[in-house]
Amino acid sequence: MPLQRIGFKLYLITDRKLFSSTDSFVKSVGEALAAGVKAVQLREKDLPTRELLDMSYKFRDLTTRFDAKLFINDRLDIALSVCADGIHVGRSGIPIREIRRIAGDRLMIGCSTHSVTEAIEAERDGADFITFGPLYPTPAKLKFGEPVGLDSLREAKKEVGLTIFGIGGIKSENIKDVINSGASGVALISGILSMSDIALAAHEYLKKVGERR
Ligand code: TZP
Repeated sequence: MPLQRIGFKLYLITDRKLFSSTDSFVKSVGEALAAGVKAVQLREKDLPTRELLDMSYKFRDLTTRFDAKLFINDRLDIALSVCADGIHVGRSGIPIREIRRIAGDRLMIGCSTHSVTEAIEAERDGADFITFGPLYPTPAKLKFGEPVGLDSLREAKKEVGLTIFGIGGIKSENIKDVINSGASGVALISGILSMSDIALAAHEYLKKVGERR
């Protein structure tokens, strides 16, 4: 799916643990959306199903209000229940072909990849776009593995035609390098959600990726 159809270059991923309460979490993501962020992935892997469903409905309302896309991490049942725009899966989650069989074109499918081989597999399986990384050390770096670096991003770009979002340790200072190495956009958590002024951070990133002037 070409970038024009994907429709965003900045992909905000959530981590509610950066916030002291659900209210401040939802409010902060709302600030990023108000600043112009057009895609959010709700990635709260450890929430029990019912809580995740409730939160997903909240995020569906919020993203609809700001005309932004909502992606649900890993959970096809929840993505379908809340009429999300898409689902984001890892290579060890529900297979992309299964998602396509069940959801048809109702959901866009994003896939996390950490190597050129995984990027090729994701394309072969029918993902609409991939995140590729971690490109740089991230605050929770062990959780996401060793940084794979820009050389491997360049290699992935040569091998796949899919839209690639660079991920992992994305800061406004390194966005240019990431884009110049073949990414069409960036995906990030802390670069926006850890900042004291979320709207300001979101504006800066949107400008850097060329989604806003
Ligand atoms: N996948 C690879 S790195 C990463 C994920 C979900 C975390 C990105 O977080 P940050 O704070 O933008 O480095």
